[in-house]
Amino acid sequence: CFLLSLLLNVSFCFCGSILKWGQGQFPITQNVTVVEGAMANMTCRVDYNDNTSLQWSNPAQQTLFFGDKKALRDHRIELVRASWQELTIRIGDVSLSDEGQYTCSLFTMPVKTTKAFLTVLGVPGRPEITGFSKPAMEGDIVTLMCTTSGSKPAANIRWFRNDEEVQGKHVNATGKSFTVKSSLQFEVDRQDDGVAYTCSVEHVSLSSPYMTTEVLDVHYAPHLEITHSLIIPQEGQYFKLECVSIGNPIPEPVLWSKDGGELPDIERMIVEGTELTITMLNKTDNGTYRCEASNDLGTGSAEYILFVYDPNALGQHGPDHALIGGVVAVVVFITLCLIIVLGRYLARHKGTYLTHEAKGAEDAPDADTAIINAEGNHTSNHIANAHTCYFVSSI
Ligand SMILES: *[C@@H]1O[C@H](CO)[C@@H](O)[C@H](O)[C@H]1NC(C)=O
Ligand SMILES: *[C@@H]1O[C@H](CO)[C@@H](O)[C@H](O)[C@H]1NC(C)=O
Ligand SMILES: *[C@@H]1O[C@H](CO)[C@@H](O)[C@H](O)[C@H]1NC(C)=O
Ligand SMILES: *[C@@H]1O[C@H](CO)[C@@H](O)[C@H](O)[C@H]1NC(C)=O
Ligand SMILES: *[C@@H]1O[C@H](CO)[C@@H](O)[C@H](O)[C@H]1NC(C)=O
Ligand SMILES: CC(=O)N[C@H]1CO[C@H](CO)[C@@H](O)[C@@H]1O
Repeated sequence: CFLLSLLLNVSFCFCGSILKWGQGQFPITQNVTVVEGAMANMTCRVDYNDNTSLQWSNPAQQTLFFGDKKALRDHRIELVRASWQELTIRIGDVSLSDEGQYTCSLFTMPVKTTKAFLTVLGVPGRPEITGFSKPAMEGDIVTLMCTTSGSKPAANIRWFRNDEEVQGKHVNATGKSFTVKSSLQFEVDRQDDGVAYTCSVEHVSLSSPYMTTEVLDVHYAPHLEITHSLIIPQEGQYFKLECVSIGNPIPEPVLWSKDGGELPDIERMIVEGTELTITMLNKTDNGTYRCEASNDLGTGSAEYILFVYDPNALGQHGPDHALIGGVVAVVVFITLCLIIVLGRYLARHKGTYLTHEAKGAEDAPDADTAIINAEGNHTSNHIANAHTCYFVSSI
C-alpha cells in the first residue's frame, strides 16, 4: 500500500484501512509560521486511532512521510515523531518556496485529510540610504531613499529626523519577496547640518527594527553674533567682545573693525582669535564695532555699538549700591502698586459712584460735570500708574 501510494503519488490508500470506518477519527493540524532559514515542525494528531496510518504531503502533493517511512528524498525533511496518535516531521532551512498548504491524511475509509498552511516570512535586509552626496549646500533639495529587500510580507519603513518621526513616501513594493523603498524629500537648511536621518525597517520577523542612519553635512554661509562681557561698560573697566560664528565649513578667522575703519592702533585693544579685549575702557572707545568672517559660501557680519559710561555720571556709589538701590526701589514700587490696587478694590466694593463723585465734585459746577471729571481723573490716574510701572521696570 505504501509503495503504491508512492508510485501513484496519490493520497488514497485503502489497503490498511479498508475495513475500518473510522468513526470519530480525524487528523488535527495547525498552521505554522516560520522565518526563512529556520526550522518548521509540522504536527498531525489523531485522538482516537485504531492503528490507521498517517501521512504528510507537501503543497505539490508529494508524500513526505508515510508513518515513519520517508518518501521524498530531501535531506532537510526529517522525522520527529511517528506513532498511531501523531506524525510530526521537521523541515529545516525553510525557504520561501516551501510555503504553501501541507496535507495530513488519515487512511480511514474514506480517507480524511486536514490542511496546514506553512507561512514563510522573508527577513528584510538591512536598510540602505542612498541619494545623499556629501556635502549639500544650503537650499539644495535632497531626496533620501531607503531600500530594504527580501521581506515577506512587505516590510514597513519609517523615517526619523534625529528622534522625531517624519513622513516618508512609500515608493515600491515588488516581487515574491518584496523590495520596499521609501523616499524623503526636503530642502536642506543650516538646521539640517549634523542632523541624523534614520530609516527604520519593521517586520514581523524582526524582534527589533533594523535601522540605518545618515548624518547630513550641510554647507552654509557664516552667521555671526557678538557677545559682550559687561552690561554697563564704564570708563577704566576691562571689556571683552566675542564674535561667535557658526558656519560650515567653519568660517575663516574673524576680522574686527570700528566705525567702518581699522581698529585704532592702541595698546589697550587686543585681538586674540575671535575675541576683542579692551583692557581699560575710555570714552574715546565708544562707537560701532563690527566683526566679519567668511567661508566659501559667503561672508557674515555682526555689529556692536559700544557706549562707554562715565562712572561719575552713574552716581558716586558704584554699581553694587546702585543695584541694591534699584532692588529697593522695585520692592517699594511693587508695594505701592499693591496698595493702590487694594485701595481700588476696596473702594469699588464700597461704592464706585460715590468715590468718583467725591474726587471730581470739588471744582465741578454741577453733578454731571462732577461725574465726567471723576471718570476723567480716574482714567488719567490709571495711565499715570501704567507709566510709572513701565519707567521703573525699564530701569
Ligand atoms: C521542533 O521539534 C523539535 C523536537 O521536538 C524541538 O526541539 C523544536 O524546538 C521544535 N521547533 C519548533 C519551531 O517548534
Ligand atoms: C494496534 O497495534 C498494536 C501493535 O502495534 C496492537 O497491539 C493493537 O492490537 C492494535 N490495535 C488495533 C485496534 O488494531
Ligand atoms: C490556516 O491558514 C489558511 C491559509 O492562510 C487559512 O485559510 C486558515 O484559516 C488557517 N487556519 C487556521 C486554523 O488558522
Ligand atoms: C516599481 O516597481 C516596478 C515593477 O513592479 C518597476 O518597474 C519600477 O521601476 C519601480 N519603481 C521604482 C521607483 O523603483
Ligand atoms: C581717555 O583717553 C584720553 C586720551 O586718549 C586720556 O586723556 C584720558 O585720560 C583717558 N581717560 C581715562 C579714564 O583713562
Ligand atoms: C554716543 C556717544 O556718546 N558718542 C560719543 C563718543 O565719543 C565721541 C568723542 O570721543 C563723542 O563725540 C561722541 O558723542
